[in-house]
Amino acid sequence: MSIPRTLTIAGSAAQGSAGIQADLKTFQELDVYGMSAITAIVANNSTTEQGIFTQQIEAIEAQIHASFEHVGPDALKTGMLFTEPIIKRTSEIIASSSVKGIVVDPVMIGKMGSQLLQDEAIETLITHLLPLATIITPNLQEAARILDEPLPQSPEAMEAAACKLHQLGPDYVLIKGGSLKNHAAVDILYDGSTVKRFESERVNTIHTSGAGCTYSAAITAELAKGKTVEEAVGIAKAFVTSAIQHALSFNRGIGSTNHAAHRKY
Ligand code: PXL
Repeated sequence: MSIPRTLTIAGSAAQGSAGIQADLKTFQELDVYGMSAITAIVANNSTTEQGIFTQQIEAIEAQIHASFEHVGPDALKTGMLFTEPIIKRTSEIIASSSVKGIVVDPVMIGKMGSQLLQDEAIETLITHLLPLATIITPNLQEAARILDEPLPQSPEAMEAAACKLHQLGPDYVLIKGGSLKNHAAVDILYDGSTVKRFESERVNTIHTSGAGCTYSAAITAELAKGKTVEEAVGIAKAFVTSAIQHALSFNRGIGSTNHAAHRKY
């Protein structure tokens, strides 16, 4: 039996909705083999003093090499990388690998407010990692921060931002309009020549933790299957929309996207 293979290089989100947990659940749901390299453990809570534990570079490197040597991913994604040294080493390993689909989710701030990328690491993300990507998947805040510009407030402004982001070197740019005001949830895909819009209804819910991770993981899974980037984004958009429509509330603030929704509803 052969199966498409995927790797996520990202943070562990102990509460289960986002990060590595969202990625592995999504990989499983989409029928690909999932592997993980954990960059940091995010476990914010009101009892312990510390909530974020960065892993050593050697530990991150070892996990990626284990995944490469024992299985070999067809596609990989990066999520929370947190520090400049982690971004540098991860970029070097990706650059010298032969993995075909590289999805870079430039994660910066979690839905629950955790800082997931250090301020001083943004420049390294831009110069070292973005140029290696098959596709980058910023939300509006991340796009604005990378470009050092105001937030795009319309699909037209998102298209202009996508053109500028494309000049930083990725093959494709997907800007996600999930937080656009007074508008459907429209995402802009740009490949350097053509703009495509992917639109879905705006779902009225606060339980969207993990939406971005789930979206980029679904793109990674579909790329591993050999889908084109346009096809992968279309399938992933439908997957994450369903996960948001049927989001899970635990009656304690922001709940989780429902990674199993696509097969249940
Ligand atoms: O949703 C972004 C995200 C990514 N990665 C990790 C997270 C979160 C949000 O909480 O914890 C590890």
